[in-house]
Amino acid sequence: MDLLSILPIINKYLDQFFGTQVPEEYVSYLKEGEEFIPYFLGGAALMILIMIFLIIRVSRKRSVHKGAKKTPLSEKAAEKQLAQLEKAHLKRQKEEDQQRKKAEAKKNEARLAKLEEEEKRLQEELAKKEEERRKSQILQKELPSQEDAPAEPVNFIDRLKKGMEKTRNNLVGGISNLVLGKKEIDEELLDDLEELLITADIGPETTERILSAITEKFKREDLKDPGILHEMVQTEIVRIMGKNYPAPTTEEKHPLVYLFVGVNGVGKTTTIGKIAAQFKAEGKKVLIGAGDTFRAAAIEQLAEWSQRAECDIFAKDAGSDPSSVMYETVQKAINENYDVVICDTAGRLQTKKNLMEELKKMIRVMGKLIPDAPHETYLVLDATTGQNAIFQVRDFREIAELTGLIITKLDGTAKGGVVIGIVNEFDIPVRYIGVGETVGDLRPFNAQEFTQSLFA
Ligand SMILES: Nc1nc2c(ncn2[C@@H]2O[C@H](COP(=O)(O)OP(=O)(O)OP(=O)(O)O)[C@@H](O)[C@H]2O)c(=O)[nH]1
Ligand SMILES: [Mg+2]
Repeated sequence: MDLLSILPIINKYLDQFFGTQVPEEYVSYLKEGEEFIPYFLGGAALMILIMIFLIIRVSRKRSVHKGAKKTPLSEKAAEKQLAQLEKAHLKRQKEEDQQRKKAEAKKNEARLAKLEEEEKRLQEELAKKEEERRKSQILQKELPSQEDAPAEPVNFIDRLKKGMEKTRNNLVGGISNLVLGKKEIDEELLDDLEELLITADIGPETTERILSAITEKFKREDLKDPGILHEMVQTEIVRIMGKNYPAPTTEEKHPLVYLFVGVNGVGKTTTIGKIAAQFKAEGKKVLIGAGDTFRAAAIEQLAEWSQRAECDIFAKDAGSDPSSVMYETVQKAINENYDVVICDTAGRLQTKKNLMEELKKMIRVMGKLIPDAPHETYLVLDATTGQNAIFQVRDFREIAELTGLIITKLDGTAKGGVVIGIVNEFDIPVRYIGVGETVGDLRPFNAQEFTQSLFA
């Protein structure tokens, strides 16, 4: 082998890997043709070259295997590759996010379904209890005789105050106890107030509203005196209850059609009798529609009230279709120029689907004669029922456009706080309140009067 001929190659590799070259003296020897350099030196150099070559091959293969770049990338290519990697990473992350969200949504759905089921069960239980309570009362109680009414004019406010006694003791008495010995308003006092409002049947949503109004006022005006807590709670309650909702008049709607709905025994028929008497006293021509065709006694009860109020009644036999009674009542009112039509309906559990559907039909047939009738649909609520009243509003509101509430039995062991919660949550006005069984025991609702009965 001629070493001189491969000398440039040897030099190239020696330079690349060791930064050196074959020493000049050896090169000179070779050039001068001196043959004493043993042939094995050339062979060894060749072997070294082959080994270097093999090492490079193996190490490159390994790098390729590890996914490293074969050759150093240009800046642009590196950026592109990085962008691709980032894109792939983002995509994977997005997919993982989506999967997690899906799993969470599924979990939430299941939780919601469970809660709804629980609420339904609770509602049914409450409705059942209400029904039992009602049944345990004397079902066909004799109508209260108006002669039994006190000779003195009924002191409405006193009755209301008496009825609200329990709520007042809880609420007003409770606030007094809270502030007793306290020097200033702090977090703890506000926490206690929250608990108190909830136990006074005001409901969580309304409690929250009252509390945040108070907290804000304290922060803004830097008030510290616990003594004005009463006044502030009262102001908020007046604000909730005092919202003005104009009611239609007989000048605007003629005849003005009222529909009364509600569960069994809340006082629909009694209240219709009282309102009819009041309209009559104002000189209006009043017609009552006996839409409760379930019980003969219900028709008789209403007939007696119509006599008492000296107004007319339209009734059919027990068992007739209530929608046809509604239709014919409104028809008669139009034909005979009545000012006011008040329609009674049978009490129905809000959980009974078919009865609720029947109510929808009654409303529909009235609308065939007067498109916007009934002009006022009142849900009658018994103030002694407490939180169940909230469920009743929620369910009846789904089938009828409720324009007002009538709260009866505010003279008994009333849970008046619930009225505040309902008005705030549903934004429906209270139109009348009842504090007894006689004509004079019903009055148009007055927010000031109501809150005074709570705080005075
Ligand atoms: N203490 C008190 N009792 C009332 C009041 N309003 C109604 N009642 C009594 O509650 C009972 C039921 O009244 P109704 O008018 O028959 O009730 P309803 O909603 O028509 O009942 P159903 O027709 O069975 O659905 C009667 O004994 C009424 O005298 C009230 O404001 N205070
Ligand atoms: Mg009735």
